[in-house]
Amino acid sequence: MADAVRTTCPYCGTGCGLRVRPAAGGWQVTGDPDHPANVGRLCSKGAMLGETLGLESRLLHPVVDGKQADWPTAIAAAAGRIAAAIARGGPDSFAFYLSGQLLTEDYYAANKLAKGFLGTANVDTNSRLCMASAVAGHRRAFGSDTVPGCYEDLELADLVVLAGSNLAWCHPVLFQRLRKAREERGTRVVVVDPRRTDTCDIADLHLAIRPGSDVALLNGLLSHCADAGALDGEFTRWHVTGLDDALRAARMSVPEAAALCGVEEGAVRRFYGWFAATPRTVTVFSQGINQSSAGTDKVGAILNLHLATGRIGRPGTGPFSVTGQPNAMGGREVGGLANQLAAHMGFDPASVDRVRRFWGAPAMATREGLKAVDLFRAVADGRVQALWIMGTNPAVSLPEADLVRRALARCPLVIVSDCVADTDTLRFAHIRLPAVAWGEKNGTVTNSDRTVSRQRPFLPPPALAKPDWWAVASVAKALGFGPAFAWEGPADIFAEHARLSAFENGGSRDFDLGDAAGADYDALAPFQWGGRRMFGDGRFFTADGRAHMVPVTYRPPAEAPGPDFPLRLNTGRYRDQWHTMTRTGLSSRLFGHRPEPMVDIHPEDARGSRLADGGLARVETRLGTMVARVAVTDGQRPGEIFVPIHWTDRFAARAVAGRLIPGHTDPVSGQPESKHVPARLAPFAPSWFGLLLARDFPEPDGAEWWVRRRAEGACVTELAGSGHAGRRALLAGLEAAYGGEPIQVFDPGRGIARCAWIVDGRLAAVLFLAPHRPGVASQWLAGQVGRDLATAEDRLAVLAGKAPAGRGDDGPIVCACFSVGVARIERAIRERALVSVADIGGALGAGTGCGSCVPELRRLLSSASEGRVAALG
Ligand SMILES: Nc1nc2c(c(=O)[nH]1)N[C@H]1C(S)=C(S)[C@@H](COP(=O)(O)OP(=O)(O)OC[C@H]3O[C@@H](n4cnc5c(=O)[nH]c(N)nc54)[C@H](O)[C@@H]3O)O[C@H]1N2
Ligand SMILES: Nc1nc2c(c(=O)[nH]1)N[C@H]1C(S)=C(S)[C@@H](COP(=O)(O)OP(=O)(O)OC[C@H]3O[C@@H](n4cnc5c(=O)[nH]c(N)nc54)[C@H](O)[C@@H]3O)O[C@H]1N2
Ligand code: SF4
Ligand SMILES: [Mo]
Repeated sequence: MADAVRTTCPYCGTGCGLRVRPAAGGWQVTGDPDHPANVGRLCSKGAMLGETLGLESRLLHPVVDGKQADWPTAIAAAAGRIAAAIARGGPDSFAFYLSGQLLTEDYYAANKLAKGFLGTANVDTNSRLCMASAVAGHRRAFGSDTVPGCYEDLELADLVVLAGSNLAWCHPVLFQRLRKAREERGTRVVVVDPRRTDTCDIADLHLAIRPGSDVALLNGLLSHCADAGALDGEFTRWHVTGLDDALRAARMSVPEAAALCGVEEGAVRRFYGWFAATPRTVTVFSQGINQSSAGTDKVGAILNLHLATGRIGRPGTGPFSVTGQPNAMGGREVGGLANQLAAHMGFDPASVDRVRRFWGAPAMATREGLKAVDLFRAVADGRVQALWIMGTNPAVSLPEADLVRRALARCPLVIVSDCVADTDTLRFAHIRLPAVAWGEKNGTVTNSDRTVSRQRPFLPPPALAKPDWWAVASVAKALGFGPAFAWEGPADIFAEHARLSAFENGGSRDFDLGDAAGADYDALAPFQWGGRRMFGDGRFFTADGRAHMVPVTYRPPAEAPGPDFPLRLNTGRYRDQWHTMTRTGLSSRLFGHRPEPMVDIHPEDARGSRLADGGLARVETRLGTMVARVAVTDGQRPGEIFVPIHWTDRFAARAVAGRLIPGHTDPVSGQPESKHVPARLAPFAPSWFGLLLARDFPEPDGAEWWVRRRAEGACVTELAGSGHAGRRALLAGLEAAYGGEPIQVFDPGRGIARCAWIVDGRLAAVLFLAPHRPGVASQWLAGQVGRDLATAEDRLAVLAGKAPAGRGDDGPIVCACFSVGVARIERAIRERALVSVADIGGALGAGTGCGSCVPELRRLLSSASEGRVAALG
């Protein structure tokens, strides 16, 4: 067998090591047993990477003003137009908008070009929507953007608090590690999240707090720790300043905290008691903390607790910001944020001068640039005239996404570097640059616990796709900065970055890769900069060497629900989709779990809004509307709803969550408040519904609403609309796409139509129309698309939408690794009397792959046993 290529997963900031080998007709991806992040484990997204390597959706050539071009033409156009914009409006009329999915080397190149050679610090990134509050909190408390601990601390802790983190879905391998540690040593787990997520599967206590109330909960906890004698006086005396002021600001009784958070006093007391009594505590936090107009203070409240109790820098302790993207950390290290310079330096005159000398920079930026939300507002009002977007999809993922789209539409120069050919953002690009994708990319990434790993290529770059650093360096050369961008490959860039981190450092800055500067890049094994744990010696990177506790007080979210918008809209992620679905949207198996956007809603609110489970609803805020399928669940608090962030205009009509979110930001970090928007719900009641299964995704002409997904064997579109004209337009469009009249069955009395297009004997498309959602065996039908329908019987079965006996549908996929659906699991539990996850694994394989579905399997087991108890009673 060929040697495996060792590389790193392109999804979440867990940063799992992978081994990739050629396998029958494709690539086999397995967890790398030698990588410290995952030690061989994988989650469903990592395991399915082999399914996402096709070239069908890729951008393979540069495109300039709508015309395919070669690289010299594209580079000359980009450089010439950037230079013209700067000549007209000065350096700050240019901006980069980058991404935590770029490699460190790509990021370094873009940052150097803008801040050292073009003279602007307008270099911001989607990390502004993601990690900015954690960065600001760390810098305020520690004097540096440092995550002090390592993953092993989750396994060594006796109490793990998961605050605003859905670890089970978003960092599944860390979740697996924590679950195992809990089974082995009884770790206590507390989840702080307004929703009951799958993460609560391992929780001893779930505090379903009112959205945005974290500071109240944590300040109450700090007060309690002070009263209970749980502060570490020795540590704070020598290593911390600001304790008294922070404590004064935090003063809050248990009943006050419980009332502000909207949870039972007893539960709050239990949490406080456990925390005060458990020296080995880790607090993991993520977007429930960061994405808030009080994000930096929420982070501050967490850091205050760990500093006051001395729970930092030692095994099994620490505040732990888990990063979202695979290289969010690398981006921070190179300084890819508008308020940082490079290598964890800021815009103080000494740092500006140091970096100027190191780069030999002719036009050093001397002050901070525009942060993401402000940057796009500056594009909208014409202050920024030339924008280069790389590795991110802001038309979808930024708040006020419609304003972002208007800004892009009026900007004189939009350059977009992406690996795929069509995204909501690319549609606004004057110049499109094809980037190499995972599997072809070559460079380094840094994960949540400061482990630097290599992403190595195992595929050649297709057609004209090139590395992002190469595109930046080529434009820099065309602008006349050749000598400073003369790298031959990513190894040269990494070495330069490592040297800069060590340049005039001498222990004054946390980030120092000096030892790696001369390393063998190709053979570079994963390593943690700063060592396993930082701050163990009580020395911090502030001017006085002490950590700073900052007084923080509770402030509610920027907007409160009122009579017009009585609900609170929360947004976030699904287990098997990644962001705007440009990669995960290629895998049919990853659509199995949640095939379309849903709005999760409490039963009381569903009744109040006249919404039924499985129906469609219109979700409205003062900025915009989306349509989603109603999922009634008591996992939501009454008055609060949740929608996913993944669907774009490419995958659905009216499902872009970003269009609903106002651009309120945290005053320190500039991070937008993406999770707390006043909203209302109304039924969406079209007069007809359709289900279309086809060999591709045709234009859904005539439909008012539609959503697409890939299934095993076919592309599936659900549609809906009102009136005859829409239905006629839909049929006309399909007739044009699939060549003429279908074989069809009409029942005008019941409003039902079924049409199948057979091309060369094979089923090209089949459409079901009805006044309700067509109830047909869609999984089985998907398997019929592309098949030879030789007999009249075959054709009739397809038009009937029914599988032959014994070949029924599995229902929504629970286990993505083995494609096991909910119906099959429920049947097996019932018929074979299965009682444990292990039983299900033995019978069906489900849950024995990556383990991401274990929480759901347990839920199915417990609802089956409730069913049995009810039947007995
Ligand atoms: N499957 C999957 N995994 C991913 C990603 C993905 O797209 N898909 N994206 C990656 C990225 S970039 C990121 S940043 C991470 C994000 O990882 P997470 O932060 O874990 O994910 P989210 O779903 O955004 O939000 C987490 C939780 O915050 C809760 N929350 C909302 N408001 C509050 C509040 O006021 N207080 C508290 N305590 N909680 C609140 C939400 O209910 C939600 O369950 O995931 C990474 N991993
Ligand atoms: N309402 C709401 N909005 C949110 C969030 C939320 O929780 N709620 N979460 C926010 C967070 S935390 C994040 S991180 C963002 C994510 O949002 P985005 O960054 O906009 O989402 P992605 O789909 O990851 O976009 C990445 C794009 O880069 C391309 N790409 C991937 N790799 C490369 C590469 O190496 N080079 C180039 N040139 N292109 C590449 C992909 O094809 C894709 O088009 O969304 C944010 N928006
Ligand atoms: S947990 Fe899953 S998505 Fe995250 S890095 Fe590991 S395999 Fe990739
Ligand atoms: Mo993120």
